Amino acid sequence: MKITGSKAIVLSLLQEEVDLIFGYPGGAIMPTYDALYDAKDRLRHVLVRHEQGAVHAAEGYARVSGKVGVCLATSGPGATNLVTGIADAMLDSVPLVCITGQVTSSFLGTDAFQEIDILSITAAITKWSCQVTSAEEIPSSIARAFHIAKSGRPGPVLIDITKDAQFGLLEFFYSPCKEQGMQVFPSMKVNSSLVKEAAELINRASKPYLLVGHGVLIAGAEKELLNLAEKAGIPVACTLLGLSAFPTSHPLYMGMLGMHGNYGPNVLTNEADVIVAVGMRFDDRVTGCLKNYAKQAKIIHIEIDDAEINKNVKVTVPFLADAKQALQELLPYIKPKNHPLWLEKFKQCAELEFKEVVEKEIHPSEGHIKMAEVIHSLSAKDDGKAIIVSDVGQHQMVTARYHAFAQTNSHITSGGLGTMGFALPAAIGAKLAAMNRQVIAVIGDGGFQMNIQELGVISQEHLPVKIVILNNQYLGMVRQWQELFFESRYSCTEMHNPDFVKIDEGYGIRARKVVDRLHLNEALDEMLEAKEAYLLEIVVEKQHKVFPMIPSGASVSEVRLK
Ligand SMILES: Cc1cc2nc3c(=O)[nH]c(=O)nc-3n(C[C@H](O)[C@H](O)[C@H](O)COP(=O)(O)OP(=O)(O)OC[C@H]3O[C@@H](n4cnc5c(N)ncnc54)[C@H](O)[C@@H]3O)c2cc1C
Ligand SMILES: Cc1ncc(C[n+]2csc(CCOP(=O)(O)OP(=O)(O)O)c2C)c(N)n1
Ligand SMILES: [Mg+2]
Repeated sequence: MKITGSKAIVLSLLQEEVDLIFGYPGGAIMPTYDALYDAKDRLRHVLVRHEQGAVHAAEGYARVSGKVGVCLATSGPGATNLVTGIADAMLDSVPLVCITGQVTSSFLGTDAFQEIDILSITAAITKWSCQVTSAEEIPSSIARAFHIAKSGRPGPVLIDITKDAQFGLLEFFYSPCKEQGMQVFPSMKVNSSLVKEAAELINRASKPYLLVGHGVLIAGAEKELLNLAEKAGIPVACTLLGLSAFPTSHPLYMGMLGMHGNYGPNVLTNEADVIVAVGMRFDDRVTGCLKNYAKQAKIIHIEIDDAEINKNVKVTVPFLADAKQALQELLPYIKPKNHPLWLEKFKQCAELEFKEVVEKEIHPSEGHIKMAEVIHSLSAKDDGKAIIVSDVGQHQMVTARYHAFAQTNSHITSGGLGTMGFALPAAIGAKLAAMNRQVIAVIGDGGFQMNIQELGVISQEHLPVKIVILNNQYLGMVRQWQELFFESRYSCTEMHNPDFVKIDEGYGIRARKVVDRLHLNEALDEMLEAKEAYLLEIVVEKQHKVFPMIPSGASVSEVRLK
C-alpha cells in the first residue's frame, strides 16, 4: 500500500526511534504537520515560539540524552530562523537533523512565495544537507541524515523537502544507513603502534598532564579517562565544554583551562613534559597565543576528526580514534605511577588563586551580591548534581568556574559560537531529556531577552525548568573588555531592563526578585524546592570583572589574577 511522503517522514523518524521533535509550522511544511496529527501519541512535538528556539532546544536535548536532536520548520523565514542554531550545533559538534519544508519543485528557482535557497545558506554550517523533490527519496534521505549526524564527529544535517514530495505517494520501506568510507567517518581501528608510542611517553613523563574536552562526553569515555588519570597519577583539566567529564571533587581534578579558566591549569601547561589531549580541539580560548603554547611538551592528541589534528598545535602522537576506544586500548600499557611534586605545583597555584580571587568572590563581606557567591551557594545546595545550562557572558564564565559538577554531562553551554539566547531553549531540551533531574538555566539580563519568548513553551508544556537571571544591567562581558581594553568607554552596553518578574508572571510562571544578600539563600532554596517552573532574578554587582583572564593574544603563562 502506498503512503504519502509526509507520512513517510513521520514513519522514518519513528524508525530512528525519535519520540520528540521541536518545531514551528508554516505553509511548505503543513503536509508533514498534518501527518504528525495522527502520530501524536508516539511522536511528541514541542511548539517553540521562534525557530531558533527549536534548534537550541534540540541541542540541549541531544547533549543531555546522547541522541540526535530533531527540529522542523517551514521554508523561507522558518528556515532562515534556524541558521544561528545550526551554526551553534556545528561549532559544538552536536548531532541534529533539521527538516525544512520547501516550495513545490516546479516553483524552485522562481522566487516563489517563501522560497529561499536554504541549502546554499547552510552549506558551510552543516555536516551534510540535501534537497528532496520526490516522495520515494524520503526514507533513504532521512536514514542517511541520521547516520551522518551521529557518526564520527557529530554535527547538524539539513533535509529540505519540497511540498510536492510531502504530498507524493511511495511504497514505504526503511533501511537504516550503514554507509562507510565518506570523509566524515574516519576508520575506527586504533593503530597499535600509536598506542605503544603514546603509552611509552606517558610512562616516561615526570610532568604529565591530561587536557579533557567535549569529545570525552560525546564518546562516553568518562570511566576510561578516570582509569587513565588514576593509574598514571596524571592531573586533569577540562575545557569549557569538557566540564563535568571528570568529577570536580577528585584530587586529580585541577580546574578549567583557557581565557577564564583556573590559574594553575593555564600556567602549568607551559611546564608539562607530556600533554595528553583527549577530545578537545585546542580552541584559541584555550591556547591563548599559539607561538608560546606548550612548546616544551610532547603532545598526544586523541581526536576523532582528522582535520583537528595538527590544525592549531603541532602534536607528537597524532591519535586519530574514538576517545573511548583509544583510552581502552591505551590503559593496559600504562604503568602505575604518582607525581607528588608535580601535583604540589598545582596545589600551590590553586592556593594563590583562592587567596587572590576566589575567596573575595564567594564570601564577599559587603556590597552587592556577586555572581560567584550565587553559583557557589547553588552548587553547594544540591551537591553539584543539577544540570546547568548557561548562556553567554560573564555569568557563563562564573558558572563554569564556581559550579562543582558532580555528575557527567551536566554542563550545557554554547562554546564555539557563543550564542546569546542559547540557554533558555536549551534548558527546555535538557529538561525533556532528563525529567528526573534538576535543570537550572543561568542567564544574563542581555541573553535572556534574546529568546525570552520561549517562556511560552515552559508554560504550555508545564516544564519545571528553573531559571536564574544574573542581572547586572549590563552586557557585562563586553563592559569588562571596554573597561580593560577601551579605557572604560562604556559604549552601548548599559541595559534598561523590563520588569522580568512581571513578564514571567504574564506567562504564568512563578517568579521572584532578590536584591540583597539577606534573602539570597532562602530564595535559592525556594527555587530549588519548587515543583514547578521558577524564575529567580538576582540583581548583582555591575562593575564585576571575571578573573583570572588571559588577555586576548597573550600566552597561557601570562594569565592575570587581576
Ligand atoms: C565568552 C566565552 C568565553 C570562553 N572562554 C573559554 C575558556 O576560558 N576556556 C575554554 O576552554 N573555553 C572557553 N570558551 C569556549 C571555546 O570557545 C570552545 O568552545 C571550547 O574551548 C571548546 O572545547 P572543546 O574543544 O572541548 O569542545 P568542542 O569544540 O566541542 O570540540 C570537541 C572535539 O572533540 C572531538 N570529538 C568528538 N567526538 C569525539 C570522540 N568520540 N572521540 C574523540 N574525539 C571526539 C571533536 O572532533 C572536536 O575536535 C569560551 C566561550 C565563550 C562564548
Ligand atoms: C547573539 C550574540 N550577540 C552578541 C554577542 C556578543 N556578546 C558576548 S557576551 C555579551 C554580553 C552578554 O550580556 P548578558 O547576557 O547580560 O551577560 P553578562 O555578561 O552581563 O553576564 C555580548 C553582547 C554574542 N555572544 N551573541
Ligand atoms: Mg548582564
